[in-house]
Amino acid sequence: KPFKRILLTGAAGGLGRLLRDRIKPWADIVRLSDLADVGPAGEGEEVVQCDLADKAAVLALMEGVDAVLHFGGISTEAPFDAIMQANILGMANLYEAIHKCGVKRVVFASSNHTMGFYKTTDLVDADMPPRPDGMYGVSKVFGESLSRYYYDRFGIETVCLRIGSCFPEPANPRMMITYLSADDLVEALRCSLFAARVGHTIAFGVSDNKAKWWDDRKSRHLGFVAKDSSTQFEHKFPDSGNYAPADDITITFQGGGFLLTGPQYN
Ligand code: NAI
Ligand code: 15L
Repeated sequence: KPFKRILLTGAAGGLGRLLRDRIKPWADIVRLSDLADVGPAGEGEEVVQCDLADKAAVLALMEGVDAVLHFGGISTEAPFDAIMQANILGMANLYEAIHKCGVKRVVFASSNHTMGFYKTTDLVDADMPPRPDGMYGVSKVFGESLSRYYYDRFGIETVCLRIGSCFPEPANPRMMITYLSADDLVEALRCSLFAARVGHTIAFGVSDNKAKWWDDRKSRHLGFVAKDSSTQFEHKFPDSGNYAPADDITITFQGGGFLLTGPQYN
């Protein structure tokens, strides 16, 4: 198999559970980690429970790893303290361990919320300045910058995949535009891990939906071509073609409902 050991963080989460079996062909051993219980290790698996905010534990977690799929952390707008621990301190701990252990390739589950303050009439690409829509989005921008620094300084290659909405089905009209199917996610990860050179790449994780907010031309070297589309769910949201700015910030800006929820200081 191409890798000896892939580390998957966030393995107990929605995407982690989806990926668990599907990444097995890529490595002899998949090391599954989360703060929460991921259940017992199966064949070809190792389980390490770990808080990303714990520096020593993260260093131990990385031992023997040659590629990382980083899906752990707070995945939505939340009190800043939690975001700071998991997504900011956690990210710093992770990259220091990645550097110390000689990991060569990382995929970071970034988010469309790095760009949530662009308008729904904008077409956003990877070179445009980040415009996060809350502290969660800011923490993902931090992750993108930190991984850029570790590439420039040490040559550690990272693909920051700005995931749209990866759920079994779109839950609202916005998700008709941001939908990413499970198969397309797996393919984006496969391309990110196996493309010859990725340097530091920012890519958009989105299926081939009819309406588009993101231009992926800056990440074509990954070779990722989405096969699915939200059109299969058109019956659920027949009016989504009319998704247009109105007197409602959750419609004016790409971040949708996230615009209303932060920042949360407690
Ligand atoms: P999730 O919330 O279901 O899973 C995240 C996992 O991280 C959880 O199992 C949680 O226990 C773990 N975690 C949280 N704090 C931690 C800590 N301090 N130490 C160790 N583990 C910790 O989220 P989901 O949907 O599976 O997303 C996975 C990743 O993808 C997240 O980083 C999220 O920001 C990103 N993403 C997901 C999108 C989606 O559509 N599902 C869209 C954009 C980004
Ligand atoms: C995200 O970044 C979140 O992790 C996910 O739960 C969804 O809210 C998604 O963005 C989205 O924008 O739909």
